[in-house]
Amino acid sequence: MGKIDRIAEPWGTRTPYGPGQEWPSRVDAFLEEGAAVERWVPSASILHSNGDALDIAVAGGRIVGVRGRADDRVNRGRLGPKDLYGWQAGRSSDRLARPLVRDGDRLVESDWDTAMDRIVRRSKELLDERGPGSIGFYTSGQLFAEEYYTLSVVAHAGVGTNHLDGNTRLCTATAAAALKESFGTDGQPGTYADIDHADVIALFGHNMAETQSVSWARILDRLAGPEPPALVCVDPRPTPVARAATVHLAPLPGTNVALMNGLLHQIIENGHIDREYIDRHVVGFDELAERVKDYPPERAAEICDVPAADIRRAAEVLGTARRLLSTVLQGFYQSHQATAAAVQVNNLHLIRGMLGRPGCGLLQMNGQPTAQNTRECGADGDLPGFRNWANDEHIADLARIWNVEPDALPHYGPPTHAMQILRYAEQGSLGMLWISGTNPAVSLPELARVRSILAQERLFVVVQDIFRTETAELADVVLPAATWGEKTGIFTNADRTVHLSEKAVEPPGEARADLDIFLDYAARMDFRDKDGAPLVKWHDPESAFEAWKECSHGRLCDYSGLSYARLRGPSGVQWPCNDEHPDGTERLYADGGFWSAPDVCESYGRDLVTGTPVEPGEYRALNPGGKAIVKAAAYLPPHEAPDADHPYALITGRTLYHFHTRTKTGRAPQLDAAAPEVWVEVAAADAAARGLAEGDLAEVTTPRGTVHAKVRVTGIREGVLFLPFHYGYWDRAPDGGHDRAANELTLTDWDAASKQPIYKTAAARIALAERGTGPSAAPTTTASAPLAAAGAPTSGGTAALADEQPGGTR
Ligand SMILES: Nc1nc2c(c(=O)[nH]1)N[C@H]1C(S)=C(S)[C@@H](COP(=O)(O)OP(=O)(O)OC[C@H]3O[C@@H](n4cnc5c(=O)[nH]c(N)nc54)[C@H](O)[C@@H]3O)O[C@H]1N2
Ligand SMILES: Nc1nc2c(c(=O)[nH]1)N[C@H]1C(S)=C(S)[C@@H](COP(=O)(O)OP(=O)(O)OC[C@H]3O[C@@H](n4cnc5c(=O)[nH]c(N)nc54)[C@H](O)[C@@H]3O)O[C@H]1N2
Ligand SMILES: [Mo]
Repeated sequence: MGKIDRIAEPWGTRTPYGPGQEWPSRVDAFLEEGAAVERWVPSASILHSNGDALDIAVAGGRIVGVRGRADDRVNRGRLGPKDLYGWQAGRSSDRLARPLVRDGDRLVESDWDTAMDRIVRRSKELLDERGPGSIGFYTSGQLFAEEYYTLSVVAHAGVGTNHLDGNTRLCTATAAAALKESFGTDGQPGTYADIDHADVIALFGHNMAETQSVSWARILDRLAGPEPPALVCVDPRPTPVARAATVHLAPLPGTNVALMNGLLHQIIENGHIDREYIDRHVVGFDELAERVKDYPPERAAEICDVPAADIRRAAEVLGTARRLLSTVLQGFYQSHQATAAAVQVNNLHLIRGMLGRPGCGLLQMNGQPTAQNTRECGADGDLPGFRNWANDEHIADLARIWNVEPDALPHYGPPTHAMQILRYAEQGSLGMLWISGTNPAVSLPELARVRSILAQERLFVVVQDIFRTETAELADVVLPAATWGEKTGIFTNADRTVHLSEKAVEPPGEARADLDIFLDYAARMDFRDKDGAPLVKWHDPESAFEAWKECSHGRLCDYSGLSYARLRGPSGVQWPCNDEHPDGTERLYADGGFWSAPDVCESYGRDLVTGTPVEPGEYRALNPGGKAIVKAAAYLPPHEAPDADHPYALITGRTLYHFHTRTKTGRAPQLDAAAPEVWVEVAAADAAARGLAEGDLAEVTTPRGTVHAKVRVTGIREGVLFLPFHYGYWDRAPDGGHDRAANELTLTDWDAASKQPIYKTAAARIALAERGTGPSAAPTTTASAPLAAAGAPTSGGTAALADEQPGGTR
């Protein structure tokens, strides 16, 4: 067994393989020095959407490490840096251990009865005085399915409010929206196993190397083996993906639709389409062919500012692929034409007939570990089981399962999206907002506004978290939650693989599982079904899972063939898993059998420009036979474009070593040290023009605010600045000011169809604040790699030495 510094070598050692072969296993592990492991408890990683299966090592009632599971289909034993080191955060001494309640301008320690009483009293007052529309819930992509499903029942049928959404709105709302537009329903068509078969892999606005690092290791292993796939990368930054690419297109931020139309123009013109597939399985092709006529490569090149020759070359690679795998993520989703752009990738696969066969995969990626479950369970602005809010029969079906009257379920319009819930809070019609497992005071756009909304006296804010976050500081009641490793539940990754994560240790102090908190609320509120029995009829994770299985039965996301026993090993299972597919389902739509018929579909779609829902009758006329839908879109310029005052396009996103607002990774020493403070990525020519050098402290300003960050000069395309969004204020002195979080700068605006906020275009300026004394502390192993040598390369030293066993089994 080898030892390797996985901070310095994030993807570990290569295990090359060829097309159609099985990805060799490699077992990665990281244990506390001298740990004498007593038990291994099965789980999977909860720090991204990859679903890396692992076992948690326990000794003396504490988590002491993790080890990848060789037999699992997702990771074959591998773990990424966050998987290896991130678990240490749970043991942090500053975990919330008791409820807190507000006493004037302070939060004081309290007990569960007092805290829950306050919540219940306020809920009942609001229900009596102002009705269910005065209560809202904003949840996460990081809880378990059992928890979302319970919250979904509590909100939809108990409280009876339509204001329930997840932070999945910021994350994968566009994935769901794009799948609904093209296939009539959410549900990931592809599978990670398509990496083993593809001859072309295209990554659209997806820095997989840093954000799903284990799947990137799978691609690196293909690249190191015989007959490697060609890679197409669409990203304005020189990410590790871009550096490995056969063709790298670096468009101006917010121009994805023009680029996609340019590519589709070429593919159609070159005849690289599957006529037979289109005729049998697709509606809308002619409109697409007509629309993309306006986007010859020269026009797309001009809009996107990329060479026309590169567009031609990429179109040739995509158009001649025999087995094409595409992935799409935030570079497309967090933009003004998010759904329109993501749908064009679906179109690429539909017109080339690249669906449902090995290597022909489409992954409209998720980001968060359990975002898929937020969506399936209806905790995010959807209804449970991909049911259609505009179809009365679906509402009746849900009412039957929950034993309530259909009218008890609000469905006068689509469930309210998070940005609109916030707006209701701002205007005052919302009197209570219950926030679970998300940190909006750092992650929502335009933070000064978010702080002022959450701090209002008239808004009663409940925060359910594991740490005292920036958001918790603004709460009226703070509930201490148990987290991963301290509670049991299932979750589903981006390729529909379901894992069971079992409780390994006790939570700190009085912290309780999110499920128990929601069940306690339901009991104290005394929610009843139509026969007077308790509305929520389950009491623990497994009984909640059984209830969810019943709700999912007969829908695309069918869990009815799964059980906790089945999920105990050896590998996760891909839904749908039912009588028809007892071993799960690797690829959806293998036979061109879609879930888009008017009676079964989850959505009739939306107008991609205005977001207006399509009328049922209109949908029936468009797609009576339940085919896949090709939707065309014209390019529209970003809402906030650079101008003389703010000449740069600002984009924000992630780095390999941190997760979101750093509540976990900032408390894991190896990860924190690898990226200890915020930086801004600047192109060499732009730095020179502004008199900036590596390591200088810069001031980055948009019409919303100013952030101070150290300059990192990289190969990012000219005219674009990049800020990581991880750095909030919890680890700073209370009076440290608000000049570090990227979201001080972002705008209150969203894609009309998916309602996903725009984090990847804003107009900004940059200026010197203070001359630097050395290079910035940005990682050198990632997209932030310096152009010229700048200080010591990122490494973790002996503290980061992890085990690595190629070919390992246990
Ligand atoms: N290390 C790490 N991994 C994570 C997470 C994390 O916080 N840290 N978070 C998880 C979550 S929740 C998510 S959603 C995923 C996100 O995973 P990704 O989407 O891969 O991450 P981002 O950095 O947000 O954005 C991806 C890329 O979009 C590019 N981009 C920006 N603007 C544009 C544009 O206009 N067009 C195009 N084509 N590209 C553009 C950026 O340069 C960036 O490299 O990662 C998951 N995995
Ligand atoms: N500028 C900019 N902003 C962005 C993005 C971007 O690219 N740029 N990306 C967006 C995206 S894709 C995402 S997903 C969001 C993420 O934004 P957030 O959801 O706000 O980020 P996290 O830091 O993951 O917040 C999760 C919270 O849940 C807590 N938590 C962890 N485990 C548990 C648990 O088991 N129970 C409970 N109750 N709490 C728990 C954590 O301590 C943390 O406070 O940010 C979005 N914001
Ligand atoms: Mo996300």
